[in-house]
Amino acid sequence: MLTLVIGNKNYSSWSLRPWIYLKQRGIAFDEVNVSLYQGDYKAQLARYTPAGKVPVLVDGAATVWDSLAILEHLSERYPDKPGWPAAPRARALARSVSAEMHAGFQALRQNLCMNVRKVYPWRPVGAANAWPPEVSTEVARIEAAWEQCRALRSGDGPFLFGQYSIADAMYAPVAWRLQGYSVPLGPGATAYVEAMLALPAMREWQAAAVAEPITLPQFER
Ligand SMILES: N[C@@H](CCC(=O)N[C@@H](CS)C(=O)NCC(=O)O)C(=O)O
Repeated sequence: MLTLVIGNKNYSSWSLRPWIYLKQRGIAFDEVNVSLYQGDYKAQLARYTPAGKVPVLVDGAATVWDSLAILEHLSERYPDKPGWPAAPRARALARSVSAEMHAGFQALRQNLCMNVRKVYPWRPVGAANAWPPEVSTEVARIEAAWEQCRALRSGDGPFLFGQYSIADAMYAPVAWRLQGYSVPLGPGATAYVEAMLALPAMREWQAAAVAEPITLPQFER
């Protein structure tokens, strides 16, 4: 049995990625929840990973940490449930947009913290408390990347490449962020966000986030 160690469901965007992937793929796992930034949480994490961060996957003798490494591991481990699209061009694009998400979008991450419980009004450029313009630049880049993925999709599924892939898992927290900060989006991105948030597994994550007793002021806006 796999064990996935994750943080607070309300705030831990990195934790959501492998969790939602496992759920969407129908792969059974045990869950260990660590309440981040509380008490001895670093000592709890140190039991699983020298990196001291969530998510961590324990798969028998193998321990994998870092969201993208975990997703790659799962794709190899369950070859009947591949993580990447089959067509080479789509696969190359899926890898690129996943790595782009993993390494980038700093303005979005820092300003629009994932906070599943909340919906805030949008803060447009020009408003007194406007988000920095980099946020809108990054949102436009995400919309363009999603459009490029959808152009290479196979089948008629709602996911970036038609069938579910690692790319959808990597962008899952972005769906909460775009909705949670009422970010204005074009019709393609709106449809994708709505479809992702309606997934039963996303609803399950949301219900658990709402039920969590902990509030972390540093991530509240
Ligand atoms: N690049 C890592 C980032 C992991 C990360 O920053 N996790 C955060 C929670 S979302 C964490 O564990 N924070 C606790 C800490 O830094 O002490 C990944 O992809 O998994």
